[in-house]
Amino acid sequence: MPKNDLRDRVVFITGASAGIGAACARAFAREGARLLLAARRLERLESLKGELQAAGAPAVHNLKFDVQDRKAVESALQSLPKEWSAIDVLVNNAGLSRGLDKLWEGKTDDWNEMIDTNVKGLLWVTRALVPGMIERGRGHVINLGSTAQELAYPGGNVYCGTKAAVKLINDGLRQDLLGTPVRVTSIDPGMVETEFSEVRFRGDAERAARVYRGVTPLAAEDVADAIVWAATRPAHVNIAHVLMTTIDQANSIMFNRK
Ligand code: 8X3
Repeated sequence: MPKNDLRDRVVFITGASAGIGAACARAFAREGARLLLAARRLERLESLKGELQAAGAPAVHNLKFDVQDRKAVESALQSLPKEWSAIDVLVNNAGLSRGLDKLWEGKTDDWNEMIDTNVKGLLWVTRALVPGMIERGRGHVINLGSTAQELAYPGGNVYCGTKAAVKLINDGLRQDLLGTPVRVTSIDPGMVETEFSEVRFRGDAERAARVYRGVTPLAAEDVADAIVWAATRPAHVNIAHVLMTTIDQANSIMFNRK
């Protein structure tokens, strides 16, 4: 069976301004996909546009919203220009961690931000786009899970809980879509060197750098590679999960630090 050709298909990526999201935009651009990108930082998206078009994206359209804001998500996705409304691939990438506190010392604002972004944000976007995929008889939802969904680590509590929720939402959605041609995939990376740790530690670059000390972490491009691989499998192939780590990581808590 031929691989799923993404040329001129609309790929929508949330959290596309940096890290895995931006790497996905570059990787899907090389497949010739039309890119619909969303992020809170519109100026960052705008600055990627030229590069993405040069890499092979026939068109790029940027949206500014925070996935936490249900009304903003719904209004942006309901009022898409016609040429952008038939979304073929949704990459639910927007996500973040905040803090590494013991649960009883955790900040409730951090919990809200993680739950509202990683779980509810993913739900708002998915809820808005899956009906169109079913109607058109074509689509693929790709969620970003994590090794953290398999095994918690000290201080990871709520973040790990959000990723465990994504894992089961992913599986539930696949069950609900059985009988339709819409595919559902979770790509679940371990440690990836992006802004993730700086965001977690609110800009403490030194503490963030310590997370990656002595290991060769995954790069955002490694994860984007797996996402594009899942999206380009022949239409009858559904990749349910891809659990991936650097060779220096066995699971959420075991690392080979040199
Ligand atoms: C990102 C991986 O181990 O930092 O989800 O939680 S980890």
